[in-house]
Amino acid sequence: MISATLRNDPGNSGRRPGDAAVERCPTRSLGAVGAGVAVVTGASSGIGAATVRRLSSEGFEVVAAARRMDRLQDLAGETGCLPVAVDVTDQAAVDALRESLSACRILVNNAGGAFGLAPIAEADDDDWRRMYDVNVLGTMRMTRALLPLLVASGDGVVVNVTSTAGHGVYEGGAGYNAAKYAQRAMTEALRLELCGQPVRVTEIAPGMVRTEEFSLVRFDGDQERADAVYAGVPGVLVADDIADCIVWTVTRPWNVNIDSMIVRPRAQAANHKVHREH
Ligand code: 8X3
Repeated sequence: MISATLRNDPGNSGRRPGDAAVERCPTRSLGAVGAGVAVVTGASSGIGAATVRRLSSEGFEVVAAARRMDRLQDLAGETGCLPVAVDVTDQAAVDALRESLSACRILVNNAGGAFGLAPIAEADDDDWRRMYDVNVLGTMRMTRALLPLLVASGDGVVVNVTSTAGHGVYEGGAGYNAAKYAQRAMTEALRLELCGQPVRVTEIAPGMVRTEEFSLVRFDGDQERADAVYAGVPGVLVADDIADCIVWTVTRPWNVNIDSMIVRPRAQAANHKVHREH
């Protein structure tokens, strides 16, 4: 079992009046308290890392899950989070994470990404498979694994980080659009399936957010193409803007479910409608 020093303050954790108070104690097994354990996937950079920082500073006990342990170790040094090497496309790795936890109240399914911008006529099977595996199946694997703990917490929250690509299509986006529409559909189905159980289900759909890796990964390391995506856009969002929204949704009272939040920079009125200053 993973151990940790709790810095938990239940604060506005959504616990109902009369619920057992969360005991403060210097050390105990991670998850033994339950109310404050948050698992974030794709935590090694971008929105995931920013969410780990914000949740940690709000007093959550954060498990930072990603493939790249070296980056997670740096984040752990900075925030006190617990770094865990997990590839969400690997069921065995997800199972191992599940086995290491005794409780979980928040799950942020952030691991995802776009690979390529090819039109359907030139679609690459491998890119499409990877996008479906990480965005859709990854979210399913993590949710399926942690749902019993989220229910048992008495006030669980699942946050699926989708995209505006799941709310409108664009040329060259079909593989990513399909994955993000699917992830959005899963979010809505999950909320229906859990109705009556103590778990809230939220979708956060970011638009144009400049992170160090999203566009670089999409364009296979082509920095010039990646930079062009954000060129001249005033006030393009950064990862922390989305982390702020995620943390706001999970710190609402227990009965307040934020179904969906679309977050764009002011300069992006729609996927295709972007104001640029040159
Ligand atoms: C990122 C938004 O416009 O690149 O998920 O699809 S977009």
